[in-house]
Amino acid sequence: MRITTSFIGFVCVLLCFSTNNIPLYAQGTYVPSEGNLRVREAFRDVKFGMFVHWGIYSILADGEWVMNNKKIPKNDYAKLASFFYPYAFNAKEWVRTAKSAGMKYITITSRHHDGFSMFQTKATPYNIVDATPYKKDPLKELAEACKSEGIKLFFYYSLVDWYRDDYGFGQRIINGKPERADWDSYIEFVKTQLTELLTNYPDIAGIWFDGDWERPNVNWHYNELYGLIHRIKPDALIGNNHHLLPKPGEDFQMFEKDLPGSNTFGENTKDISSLPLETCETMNNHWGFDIKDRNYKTVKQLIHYLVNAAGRNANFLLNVGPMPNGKIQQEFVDTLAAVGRWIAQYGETIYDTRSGFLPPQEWGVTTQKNGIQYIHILNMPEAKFLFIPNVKQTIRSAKILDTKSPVNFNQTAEGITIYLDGLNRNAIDTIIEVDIK
Ligand code: JFZ
Repeated sequence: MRITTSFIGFVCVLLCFSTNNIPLYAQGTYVPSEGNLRVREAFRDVKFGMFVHWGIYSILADGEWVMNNKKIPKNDYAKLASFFYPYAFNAKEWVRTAKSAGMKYITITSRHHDGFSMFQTKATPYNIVDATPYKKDPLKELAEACKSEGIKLFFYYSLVDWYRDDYGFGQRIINGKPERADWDSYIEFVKTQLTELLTNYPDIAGIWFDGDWERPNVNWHYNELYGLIHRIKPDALIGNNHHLLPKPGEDFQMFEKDLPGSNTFGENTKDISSLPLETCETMNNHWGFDIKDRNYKTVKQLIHYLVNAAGRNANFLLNVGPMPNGKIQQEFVDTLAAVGRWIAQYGETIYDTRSGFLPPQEWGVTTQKNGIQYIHILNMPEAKFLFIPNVKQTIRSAKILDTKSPVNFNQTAEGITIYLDGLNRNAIDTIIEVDIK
């Protein structure tokens, strides 16, 4: 008996402390509300959203990491605020751009690592209303525009702060806190801002945290932060870009520049949770506006990313970095419009679907909805046929979605052969609608 008790005690010590003796801050058990569960399911359906990285860094047109990359002292960097004046910002126009691209939600940086709040806040004067000549809260306008257009709005919120003394950027972390900074004060500041974001903008769909990775051993007080959010708004969805499996209190799993399971961009886990999934990607190689970056992804690449995400049950959050004047650059607007034209035609095979009867393949993916399976051939094989091994289901019929013309196939115990000869091929995605048993 005594042995058992001390063994359990030993395991507890192991569970509560990582190897270097730093407490792991066990999370409480989180029971999502019924409303939250419904919102999660609805979130799986929307498939496409617009990510917006916009801040005073946009003026320097060198990405959102410019302060850190160029080692700009914070008091020099702060001068940017004094001439941040996005005279051409029009929330309705952003929402229209997103909507016509087929996007159903927007996630915008409320505060990035530079620590500048792009919204009205009482927690710090370092914000767009109090520190810029613009004096207005663009997130308020955006929230209103989103509400009237039926677009969901999420706030990105950085845990990292390069500006505040109480964050103590660069300091060693001892016992879960920065060595010489007032960590409790920082956490209080975060709580105040989260409360503002969830109460001053009543329709906020959720919070997208980022920056956990900067301090693996710090105590982020997630129990309190997540508890606070879910107490104010139980239906709000929480996600965190920590590149790990979701922690208790989180409502969806996100991937950055990575399709779930492919693990090509520093995800620390290959595991995919049963929560709703989202993957974000840039239109060129930067999140924040970068004037030199002409590595624009093509319309085809972006559609392929969207289809590939849907075939893996994930939403695609596609980023734009608006210019300091408040406009989204024309290259992005044009590309988004073209993506929108494709979606207007083929959206039925994407929206409200789940991944289909086949796991992702080299040639493409499958999606399904209401008993209909969609085979998306994204990389058309050179051969005159496509062989899909190990198919358990029986195919009853197959036709090209575009023309409804039948597709020739042959099913045996080994698999299905789809004959591509004479098939109506689509340059972007050849979609075959199949009925399976
Ligand atoms: C983060 C931010 O630093 C970046 O500015 C942008 O907002 C993006 C969406 O998120 O980027 C990351 C986050 C985590 C890793 C890499 C980049 N990581 O863990 O490798």
